[in-house]
Amino acid sequence: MWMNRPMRIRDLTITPVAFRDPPLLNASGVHEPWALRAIVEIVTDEGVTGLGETYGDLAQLERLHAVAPLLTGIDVHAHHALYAAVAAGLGGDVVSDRHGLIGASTPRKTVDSVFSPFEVACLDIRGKAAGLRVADLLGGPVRDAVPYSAYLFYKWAAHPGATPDRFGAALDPAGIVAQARLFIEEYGFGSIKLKGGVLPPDQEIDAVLALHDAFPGVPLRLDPNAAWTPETSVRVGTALAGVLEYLEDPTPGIEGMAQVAPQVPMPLATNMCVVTHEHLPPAVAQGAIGVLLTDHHYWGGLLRSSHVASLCDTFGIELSMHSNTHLGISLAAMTQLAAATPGLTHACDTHTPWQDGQDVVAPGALRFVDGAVPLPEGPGLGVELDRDALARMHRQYLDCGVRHRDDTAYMRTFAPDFVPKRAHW
Ligand code: GKR
Ligand code: MG
Repeated sequence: MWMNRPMRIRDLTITPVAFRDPPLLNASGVHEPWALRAIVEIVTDEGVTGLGETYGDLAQLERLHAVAPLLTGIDVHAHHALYAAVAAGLGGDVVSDRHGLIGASTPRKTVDSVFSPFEVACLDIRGKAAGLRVADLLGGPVRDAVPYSAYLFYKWAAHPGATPDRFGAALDPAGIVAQARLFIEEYGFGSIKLKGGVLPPDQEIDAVLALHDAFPGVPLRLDPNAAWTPETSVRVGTALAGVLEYLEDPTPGIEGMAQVAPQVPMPLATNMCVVTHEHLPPAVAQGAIGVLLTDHHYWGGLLRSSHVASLCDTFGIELSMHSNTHLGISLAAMTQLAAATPGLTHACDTHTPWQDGQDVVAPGALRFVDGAVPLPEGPGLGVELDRDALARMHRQYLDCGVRHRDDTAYMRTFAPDFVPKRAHW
């Protein structure tokens, strides 16, 4: 006999955490010494717990707290009811970040970003209750392990005044190649992404060519976070013909990308000009992108990201995956989603190596084998909280004083004239 067995949300906990981040340079400035995340825990009426992870900026925390009480009592299977409750709770609010690296903020993107960690936690619960992995709930894995790329950054040897970190400085092609070598030795990555938009474009071309020489046949990407004009983008794309797998967000906006796309030999990719549903129709109509970097943190969680993947398939857009600084709950969620997304044929981005072992999840469930993360063994996301680590990182949050990610303001404490380089070159 059929029986509806709801599992209702009883408790929600939101814990902001802070952890050490190296001085990674980008077009907006430089990473601060502390990165922020928020850890979401949901407990059902039957005592099953689920985990989610999202941005830890104050504006995001306020929105999470505003909607959390509205979710109590909702069945964890009721995806649409949960989404509607979050949307109603936000009432058209728009949350903008202060670094501009993930594109424009819109009311829908705000709802999707706030909904995401709750949805992931509900899927974690549903998987645990059914004895299934989240990837099984998303259609089943099409790969057992998810390949990630080595994510290289220009960086200083240390935060000013601090002890040098173990990664060293990388401010020229030799430093970038050394960084790639370290990450490939430690993680086995089979593709490489360089975060650009930091040095004049010719120096970044030289760094990519040095990577090409040092790692023949390894797919390479360059991402200047829209720091170049369309003309410069065409020049760089032409200089790197046959070298780049894709060129990511060379220039701002759908129109700019559409201007560049037919003039360069490689596909253009984005996590900046197509970041919410209303951007897809004009991007498709104008032929602006060949690859979309999805990100469940702002595309509305895992199920909605799967739907976006189907849309991309329909319109012939290839898929990769975007990453901001994150911890293991997000890595588990990204891995479950990527494992169950057939069209995701490019290695995903991850900042994980930069966290150098700091995590809120208990060790063992997540590991890299030949640059890929095998799907964790257990049900749900397959990871458990390390409560001591969570308490320690929450204490760090309380003590560190950082409340928003602001790469530009931090850079200006050392270089007062610094201007974010959005179409600067
Ligand atoms: O963390 O500096 C960074 C990255 O630049 C990140 O924030 C970007 O959003 O990696 C991202 C990207 O691919 O644009
Ligand atoms: Mg990018």
